[in-house]
Amino acid sequence: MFCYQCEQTAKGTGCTVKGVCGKDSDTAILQDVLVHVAEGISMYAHRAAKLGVQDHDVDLFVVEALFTTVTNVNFDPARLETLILKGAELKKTAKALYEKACADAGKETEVLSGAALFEAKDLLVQGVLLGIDKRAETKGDDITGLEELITYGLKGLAAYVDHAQILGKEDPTIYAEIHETMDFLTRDNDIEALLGKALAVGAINLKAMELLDLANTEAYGHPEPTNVTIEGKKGKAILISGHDLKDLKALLEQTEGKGINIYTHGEMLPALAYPELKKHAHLAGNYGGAWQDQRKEFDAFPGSILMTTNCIQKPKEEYKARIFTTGLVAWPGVTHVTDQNFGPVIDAALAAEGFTEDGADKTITIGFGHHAVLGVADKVIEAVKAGQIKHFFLVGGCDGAKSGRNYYTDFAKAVPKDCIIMTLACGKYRFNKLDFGDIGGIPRLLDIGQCNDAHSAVQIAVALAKAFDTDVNGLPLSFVLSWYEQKAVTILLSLLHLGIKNIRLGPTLPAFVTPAALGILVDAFGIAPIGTVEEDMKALLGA
Ligand code: SF4
Ligand code: SF3
Repeated sequence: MFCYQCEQTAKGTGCTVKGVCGKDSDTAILQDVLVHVAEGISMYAHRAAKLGVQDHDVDLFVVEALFTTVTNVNFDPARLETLILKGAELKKTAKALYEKACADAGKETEVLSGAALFEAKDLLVQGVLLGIDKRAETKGDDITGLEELITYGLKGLAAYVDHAQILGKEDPTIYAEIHETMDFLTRDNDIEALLGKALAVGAINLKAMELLDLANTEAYGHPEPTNVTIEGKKGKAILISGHDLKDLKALLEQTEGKGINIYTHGEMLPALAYPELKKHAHLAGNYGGAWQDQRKEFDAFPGSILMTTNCIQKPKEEYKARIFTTGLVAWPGVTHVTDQNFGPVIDAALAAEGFTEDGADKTITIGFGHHAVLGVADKVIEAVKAGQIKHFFLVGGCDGAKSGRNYYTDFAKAVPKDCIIMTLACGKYRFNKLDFGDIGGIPRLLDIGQCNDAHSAVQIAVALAKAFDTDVNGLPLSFVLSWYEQKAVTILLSLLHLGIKNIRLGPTLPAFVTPAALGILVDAFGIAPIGTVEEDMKALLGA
């Protein structure tokens, strides 16, 4: 195996024997095969789409295949094998679709090669040959790294596209653009073309995040500023983690009147601010912090746990029988529930002890999406004009286990009192329980939501830029981001596509971005690794 798609990668260069994330070699190899199968499907689907024909099963398969291979989603080789076989069938569908579209249009079919002709047989042997390391031997590290940058961008945006379609929101052009990008990756491209395509992936992701925002807000209303408790309440309990709001809604409905409190964990925290979700009185609050603390926190949680998306870690034996996966998440030996039949999760919660007493009365405030913030835009603009707010910092992204991530806590603490901190994604847990106070009634810490709510951050930034008759780079606004997995990659590509400059990125730079590619990004966008809090703060406030 060779994998360097996340920040945790071994020695900062690549996992080769086993993933630091817990992914074993077979799983890693099968994930490479799955992406290759999806590429083959996209080669046909792209050509069919150009002739105006798409197939929903084909489109969705490619999206789910990509999402499945995001870090900390699927660790189960058996499920991956099933998906690969399904993909082999869908490639036949995509091929037939393309051939019929050609016949209908009176065109010759192109003779395709490579991934289009791949036949899944001896998967583990085939997969080794498809490894990134093997490709790098012929194409070199710069080209391979940029190809992977594009693939990871696609993986990240596929997650958002999938969440949106689960809520009934789809855009066929996004599917077609994904196929087109996958097809692009099957060819030999130079550095310039690859970088251009990476930014184009950022553009697709902007559409995907917008679609998901629409899906979430149409289904559950606009998030509103909400005080949420971060301690347990006496009684039976279920903890729900991941990003899928529809799973949460179904769980709330299925537990109504059963005397079970539901707690959010990790990236599910923002759900507590959506009117249609928080109206359920037994949606009790948030428990715990970011994903990398789950082994300790799940062990201590006195109920059952449901993982709806990433990030899952190897479950401890102590709670393996009361943790469940659903959707695309999987861990061998962990019960996987399908079709939102959460009966086993509920039974496990009823069988567990639950909280024996009420916890302390501690709350945090969340729910500052674009609707809430732009609702008080006049107040914010006035405060900026009056000099009460000097600067905005977007400090957020993915969290992780590296000790260097204390930087983000220290940075947030060091932000001057006349500045606002906006945050999103699970990186917020580094500082979201600290009291930052307010500026004339505007909280100094604005929790915008999940990682996909980067869409909201962009909306807010664009609206502020308009109010001050400038562009986003002309605002007193700095981006200090943390990355871990491929959704952070796609968001970064979106910000670069928007031309946002001087982003600080940490805790380390991606292993797949080689010095040559980094040099180009630095020249074009001024992107820089995080340094010390003092130096970065000085530079960003002076900029
Ligand atoms: Fe290693 Fe990250 Fe890949 Fe897991 S996802 S194998 S930790 S690079
Ligand atoms: Fe966190 Fe996994 Fe990325 Fe939506 S839960 S952000 S790391």
